[in-house]
Amino acid sequence: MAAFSGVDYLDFDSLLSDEEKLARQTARQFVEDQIIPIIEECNREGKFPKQLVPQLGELGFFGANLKGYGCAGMSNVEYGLVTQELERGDSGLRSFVSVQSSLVMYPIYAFGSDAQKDKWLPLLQQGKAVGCFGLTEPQFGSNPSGMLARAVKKGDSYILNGEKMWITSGSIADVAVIWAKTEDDRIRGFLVEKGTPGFKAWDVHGKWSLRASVTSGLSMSDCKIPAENVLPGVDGLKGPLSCLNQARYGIGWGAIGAAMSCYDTALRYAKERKQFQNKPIASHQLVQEKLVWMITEITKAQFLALQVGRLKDLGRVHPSHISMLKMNNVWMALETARRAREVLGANGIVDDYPIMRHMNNLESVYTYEGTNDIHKLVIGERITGVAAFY
Ligand code: TGC
Ligand code: FAD
Repeated sequence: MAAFSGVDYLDFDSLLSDEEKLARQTARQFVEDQIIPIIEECNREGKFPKQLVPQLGELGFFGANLKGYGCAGMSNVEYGLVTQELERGDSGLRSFVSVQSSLVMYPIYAFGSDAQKDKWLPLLQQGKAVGCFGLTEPQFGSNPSGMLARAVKKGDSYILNGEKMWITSGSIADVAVIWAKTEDDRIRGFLVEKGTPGFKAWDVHGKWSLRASVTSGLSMSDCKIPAENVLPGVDGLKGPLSCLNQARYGIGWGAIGAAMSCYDTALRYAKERKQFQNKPIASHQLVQEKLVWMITEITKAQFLALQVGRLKDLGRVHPSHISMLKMNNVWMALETARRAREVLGANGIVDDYPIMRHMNNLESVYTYEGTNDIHKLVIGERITGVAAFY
């Protein structure tokens, strides 16, 4: 079968620089060579391909849009194109990179002390250390401001107690960025290192989604955290939400990759599969309508992502722009996967094809990092001036 060569209906590539195309091509080749051959097996076995982490580091994909500490210093558009390609491989792979980059490296980079940056950023960039981000709790998902995790100052340490749930890479992390409230009721970030007494991580089993990604629960029971492990540069909910702006941006691009994989599979299949008078199903109007829907929505999603990326590179992006990107593009990818599955008929349900894996993965992507509903409400607040969360 011919290799994937991109989806470009409206000469999108004419808007990209050579550097941007190179970043995309590097990630595309990595996915072709290293991910596509193993991903269905990883998905079946519920196994994260951890052996690829050092290579992801060597390619500069961790903290790719940060500067210094060995980071690649990519533009936001280059980084977005990388996440697009990674998610064409698998949303779980992109999740790993998003968490490592946007939810662990970014808070240390933006809010950490020099000592924290020097200690962790080079290790995380190279994939010699893995990180996770603990915001969600069993009782507080969309509304993290209600969190119950508490840190009480005792001498030159904090005593941390609480539970976090649905934490990507939780049980394989060397460092967890845990968000908890201190006695003044302000949310602060704590770097909790692997092996800290009282810190436990266990894996969520029975997932039908993101099977090639580790999802964990965390518990902290009287964990003694040195005060120098608190992120000094931020307090309040804007700390974790600033990290989420970075990660949601990567997801907005990533979802295009999953959609491209589904569209490409459906288009190839429709041209080959014959029904009624030995004609390819691509010759039927109803099949064409589905393919046209997909290419139109993918094209719109590409331009949305590019404009948000350009605004981000200019320092002019607003979180509600990123909400529109995440909300629209993940919805688009999920709808594309559903239509693509339909085009493949019964063959669409087996893992000889990537479609159901992407579809199941996208159910998580639709929910995490702010559900589709929450992003609608963020945009609603931006345009009306009225917050409708409560
Ligand atoms: P609200 O009163 O609106 O704001 C509190 C403070 O935060 C500031 N703020 C932001 N700052 C930066 N970026 C943003 N996007 C921000 N949105 C708000 C705001 O200015 C305020 O600052 P200050 O200085 O006045 O204190 O907060 P709220 O409690 O009403 O909540 C707003 C809401 C609902 C939008 C927020 O809670 C939200 O986004 N909820 C969704 C939660 C979420 O996304 N969780 C994600 C968990 S991590 C995850 O899913 C990782 S998956 C990883 C993977 O595998 O890829
Ligand atoms: P809830 O908040 O209980 O929402 C349930 C439903 O109610 C949703 O449809 C929601 O849209 C709707 N709803 C809630 N409030 C409103 C409202 N005001 N108006 C209208 N509708 C509303 N979290 C982390 O901290 N770190 C991670 O690494 C991480 N990784 C994840 C990995 C996976 C695979 C998954 C599935 C989740 C992960 N999460 C992580 C958690 C994720 O961020 C939460 O699941 C998400 O924020 C939603 O919270 P919830 O599941 O508790 O749903």
